[in-house]
Amino acid sequence: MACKRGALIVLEGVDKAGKTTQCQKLVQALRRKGHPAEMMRFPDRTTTIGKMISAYLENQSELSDQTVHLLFSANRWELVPLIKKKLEQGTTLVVDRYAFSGVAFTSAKPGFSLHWCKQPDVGLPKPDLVLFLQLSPAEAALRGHFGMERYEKSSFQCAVQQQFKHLMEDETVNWKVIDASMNVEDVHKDITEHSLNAINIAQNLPLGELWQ
Ligand code: Z5A
Repeated sequence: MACKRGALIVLEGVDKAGKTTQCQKLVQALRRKGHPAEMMRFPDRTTTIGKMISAYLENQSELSDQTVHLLFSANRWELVPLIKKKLEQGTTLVVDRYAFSGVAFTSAKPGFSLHWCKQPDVGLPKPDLVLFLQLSPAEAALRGHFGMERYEKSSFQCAVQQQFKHLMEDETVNWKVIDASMNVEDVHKDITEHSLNAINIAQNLPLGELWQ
């Protein structure tokens, strides 16, 4: 008997919303409940493309906005064969940022439309669930100072938040907004509930293609 496929679950949100914390907790909780699960993150800084992105984010290199946008997308495409293989094997993937971050961050820069920014990611494996961790810039600031990376400035993060709002108007994507201002355990409970539901539904459906 063919095994049921795993679900593709993405966590998105602005800086310090708690994405990494929640991805790790979700993977552990799913495994405890008997669901094979693994975490992935974008950018994946371990690949050759990921290293170029990392140098750019750390202000160690300069790239045009168009170039870095395409590199972020290429970094996802290079992992598509692995993503598909894991899902087919029945492993649920919990992904820390995906194409939505790609579009929100570039389209927050002057002169970039949502439409242009989406094109390189059209056709990527479509997430079964996108959890958007909602946190205001003021609440994020209470979680500590921004780091030294290129996009870690509150005015830019506000512009990014605005672009995420536009992306969430797209009803072809299964968005769930999570109140990320709650304590870690309450956020986790909410996320786990939505994820278990998505795993149940996804196992009987073919994997979709994003923005097709
Ligand atoms: N980027 C892009 O431009 N294009 C793309 O296509 C992609 C990304 C994929 C690097 O991302 C940058 O790349 C990012 C977007 C851009 N730039 N920015 N900004 P990254 O993934 O390497 O790093 P990050 O996403 O910036 O991490 P983060 O946002 O700073 O953190 P987080 O994962 O959302 O949060 P966290 O690490 O889990 O928690 C942050 C702190 O808050 C930590 O001290 C926790 O203990 C605390 N925390 C977490 N949850 C809570 C709750 N519930 N209450 C209180 N405190 C909490």
